[in-house]
Amino acid sequence: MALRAALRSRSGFSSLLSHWSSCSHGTVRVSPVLVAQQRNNSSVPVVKVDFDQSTGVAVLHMQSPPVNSLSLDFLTEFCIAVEKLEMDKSCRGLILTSSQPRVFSAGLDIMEMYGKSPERCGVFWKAVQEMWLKLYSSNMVTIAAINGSSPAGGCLMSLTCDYRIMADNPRYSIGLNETQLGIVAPFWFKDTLANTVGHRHAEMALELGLLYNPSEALNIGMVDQLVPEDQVLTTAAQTMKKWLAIPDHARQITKSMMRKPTIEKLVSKREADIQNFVTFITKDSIQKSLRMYIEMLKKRKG
Ligand code: CO8
Repeated sequence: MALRAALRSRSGFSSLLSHWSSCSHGTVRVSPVLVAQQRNNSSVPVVKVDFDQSTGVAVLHMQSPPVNSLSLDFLTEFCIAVEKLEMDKSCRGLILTSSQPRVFSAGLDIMEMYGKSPERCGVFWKAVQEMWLKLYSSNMVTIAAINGSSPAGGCLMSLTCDYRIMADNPRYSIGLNETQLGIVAPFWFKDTLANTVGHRHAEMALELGLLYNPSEALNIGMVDQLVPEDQVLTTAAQTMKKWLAIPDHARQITKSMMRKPTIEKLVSKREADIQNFVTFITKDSIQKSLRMYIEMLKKRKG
């Protein structure tokens, strides 16, 4: 019953997580797949997790058509799945990838930011923060197997990982293109990018809202390796073996040492960051920019 209530609740994200946490320490374990099915009232969950006990590696497939956009529902299911793996001590590595053709993730679901109430925007933004916090602070080795385009929030998701492998297909692009939509990447997006590519590349990438093709992304260090499309997942699995050869405790403490200041910055400003987002995104001028961008996306398709 508690699970159903959480599933029905519009802001059921944290209650779902706390329900999940309490269950996994007790005798009842609810599969994230089941949760996803119940929430979406569909037989197809938005994330699919294949966990191989023998290697300790899980592959999380994002499978939310058409473009794995990060809606509130998607983020909720995604975070539940990651949380469950994090709590399972036998899971040491996580590979993120997409089941959708040509797209890793289109980033935040633009429709979650357009024409929504301030309350709803706040709940949504908290879920975006939660995804970032879970991934950026994960004790697992995380590898992004980027088998398609990955703009904005999709790029952010991959930047939280320890290593990025991208399909060498010039039609794909990756980057934090927020300024092209007339919006501003928040400080923790900026910090994550700067921690990866350095201040100068981050400054230019963010101001111009640049989307890079795979070779350009490799050149500035936004991704670590390019491979033919059909080898993205196998290369991720091979790379994972190398990372898992390092003793967990030494690697985890090192990871935490590198990332802690960035994580603590968001944690200490979390509420203010939500307020900033809500104030910014609900402005008439920003809503107008978003509307134009949505129309442009639709026209481009036509
Ligand atoms: N959200 C919602 N719907 C989307 C999104 C999205 N991010 N991206 C695409 N769609 C929709 C399209 O509108 C289209 O819908 P429909 O079928 O109804 O017309 C459908 O998905 C398929 O899209 P395409 O035909 O464009 O698919 P392609 O395979 O040709 O291209 C791409 C895939 C490359 C992903 C392309 O769709 C694209 O470039 N999308 C836009 C991506 C983007 O700009 N995302 C930015 C989101 S903002 C963000 O993540 C960070 C915001 C930080 C906020 C800070 C404020 C303070």
